[in-house]
Amino acid sequence: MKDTLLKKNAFLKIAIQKSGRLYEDSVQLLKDCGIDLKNGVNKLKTESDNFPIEVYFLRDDDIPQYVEDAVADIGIVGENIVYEKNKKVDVIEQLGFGKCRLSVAVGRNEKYNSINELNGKKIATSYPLLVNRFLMDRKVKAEIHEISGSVEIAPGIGLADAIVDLVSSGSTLFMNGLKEVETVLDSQAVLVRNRNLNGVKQQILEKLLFRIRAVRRASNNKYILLNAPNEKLKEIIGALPGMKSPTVLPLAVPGWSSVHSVLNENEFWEIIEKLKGFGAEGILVVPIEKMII
Ligand code: PRT
Ligand code: ZN
Repeated sequence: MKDTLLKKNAFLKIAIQKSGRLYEDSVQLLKDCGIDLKNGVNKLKTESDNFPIEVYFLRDDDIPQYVEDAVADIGIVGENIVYEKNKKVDVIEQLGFGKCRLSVAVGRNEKYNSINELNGKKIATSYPLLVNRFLMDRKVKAEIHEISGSVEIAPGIGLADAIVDLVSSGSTLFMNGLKEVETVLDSQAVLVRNRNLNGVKQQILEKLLFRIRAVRRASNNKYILLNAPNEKLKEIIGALPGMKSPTVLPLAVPGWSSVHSVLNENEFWEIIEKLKGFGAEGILVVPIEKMII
């Protein structure tokens, strides 16, 4: 009896977006974690042969509620949705995709010097909770109009003076004659968790998180190989962060060494320029598939 119970719960249910901006990256992340998903005709749910996981495909707006109710144990959803829905779930990991910001925008030709300009204005948004909190924190009194889609057209049709909506490239605002004036929230896809996972599910989640972190670390880092004149080795090694210290191997040509290291994407170009300045040659940069530390 106990055994059956254990078996029944010995997989983790993850909710991801059914279609839309987060769908592909969510499925790709699971694949990069080595999880093979069965390709069934059933687009509501699928499972894996090589990892104890069941994947539910849902509308992003519904994911926080399903995770709170334990219909799913964990979910992948934008921070914008998590904080707007305000459900009892824990955010456990930022996933680095679906990046956007929730911003206030006004007509391009409107004068805008400070947030106080929003006093007494009508603001259209699909994020009433976040906007209300944002305005209250700044002691601004404005009228919030909740609308569910095409928020960007609201000022043009006289429904509102300003909007609060998600922005990534800014082209939607531009095309609608609007300009971005304040950021309410910076958002990206995150992993959320039900607050009462049992021990077995928690263990599976730890395994999954271990893999997600290795995949994320790898995509943020590059492996670099270069040839260095020995008399400049000290400077070149000094410019490299590396996981521990860089690997240094003698080259067949006397007076030269091969140096191998790992560079973070954020500091990548700056370091490459320094290395070239110190006389590094034949710099090769290769992607890393997984990075376990
Ligand atoms: O059907 P379902 O309800 O699941 O999907 P949806 O239509 O509600 O959401 P979807 O697929 O559009 O977005 C899912 C999530 O992607 C959002 O909740 C955000 O976390 C994230 N995301 C990232 C974005 C954007 N970037 C984004 N640019 N969501 C929406 N947009 C929209 C924005 O609303 C605006 O209309 O894109 C337009 C602005 O884009 P730019 O590039 O013109 O600035
Ligand atoms: Zn949605």
